[in-house]
Amino acid sequence: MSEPSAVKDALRNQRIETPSWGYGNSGTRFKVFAQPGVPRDPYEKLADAAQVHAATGVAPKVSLHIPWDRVEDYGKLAAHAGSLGLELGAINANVFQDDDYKLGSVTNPDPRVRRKAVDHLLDCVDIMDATGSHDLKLWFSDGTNYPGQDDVAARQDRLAEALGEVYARLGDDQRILLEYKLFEPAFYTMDVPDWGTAFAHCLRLGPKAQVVVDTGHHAPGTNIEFIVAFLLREGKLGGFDFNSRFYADDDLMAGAADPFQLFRIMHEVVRNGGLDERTGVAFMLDQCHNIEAKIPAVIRSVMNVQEATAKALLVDADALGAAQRGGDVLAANAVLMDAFSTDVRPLLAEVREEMGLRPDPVAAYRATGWAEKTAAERVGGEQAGWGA
Ligand code: AOS
Ligand code: ZN
Ligand code: ZN
Repeated sequence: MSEPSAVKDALRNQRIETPSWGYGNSGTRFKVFAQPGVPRDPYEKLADAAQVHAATGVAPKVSLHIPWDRVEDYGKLAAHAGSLGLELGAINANVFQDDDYKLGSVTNPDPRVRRKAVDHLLDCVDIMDATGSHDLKLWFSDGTNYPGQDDVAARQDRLAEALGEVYARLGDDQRILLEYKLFEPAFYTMDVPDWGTAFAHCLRLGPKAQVVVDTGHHAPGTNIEFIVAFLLREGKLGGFDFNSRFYADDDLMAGAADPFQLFRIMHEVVRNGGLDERTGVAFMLDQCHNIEAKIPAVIRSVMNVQEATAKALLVDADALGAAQRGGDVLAANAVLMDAFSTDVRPLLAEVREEMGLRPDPVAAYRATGWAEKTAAERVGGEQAGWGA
């Protein structure tokens, strides 16, 4: 176990990035339930994100999604973020919503569509230059629905070519974060279905390309923490899209469905140096809040990630090492379970009070009256993008 002060320092220093689309209306293909007071533009999304940061003290970064967060002047948006004590985080490209992308974006058999998609990705790097963002997060909906629909290997060639062109455009302090997803929207093959595919492309691209693990993008039963340990060991874990899933890509609050899995993931992060800022692991949320109030849901998610992190930090590394070296399976497992079973809420409350925050972030947020104020002032809030 680390020294208590080291545990607290690590908790104070961890940064959790929240997604702009988590603040907008969202839903499924069946229904979007509009909520009162949701943001009407990216500026208001940042104002909501600032509430999350004010309550938790660890969420100063906000991921943008282009074109959902399109504005005239990205420098101005970044300056506005700065004035709220925030900074703009990953730029998420969107090459999945145009009719042109029915058969794929960067892997489309039509070179015109591929050109259009790559141009969008290059535009996103221009936006990063303007916002000071370091991460270009790429998720491709590309894939096929039927055996024989397209040449699977040729699609990998097209993907590699597109990624290579974007990689060549990156500045020194910019990187590609490549996300994988098992299925959906394509049902037969996805062009980046798993970490192995993402890893192989990133390896070929070079040091400025890393893999993003979205916790909702695996087959049921996948050992995600193994993937995390492996990628960290290879220097290829760029970050997380945290969310919870019961069935597929449910995008529910991180830590809600399976807090034990989140703990196991954070244990591998802690054990393999992933909390060290220099490793560059981005702890991002990728969630939609369809039926619950959005800002408190984001706050709760941040807290859940913090709780999993705190428990991982409490693992007695010496005892674990001794049990592992001695081949004592039960003792080793007990060390992990002891940490997982610890109630870390008092510790986190203390950390927050030492940061000058209220111990309960949800209560702190409710006390601001922000929800009532925005419900009265904002009329006609935005849809996040999904199901739009
Ligand atoms: C899609 O399933 C992915 O999780 C992406 O990260 C996506 O771009 C994100 O959900 C934004 O909507
Ligand atoms: Zn994601
Ligand atoms: Zn997803």
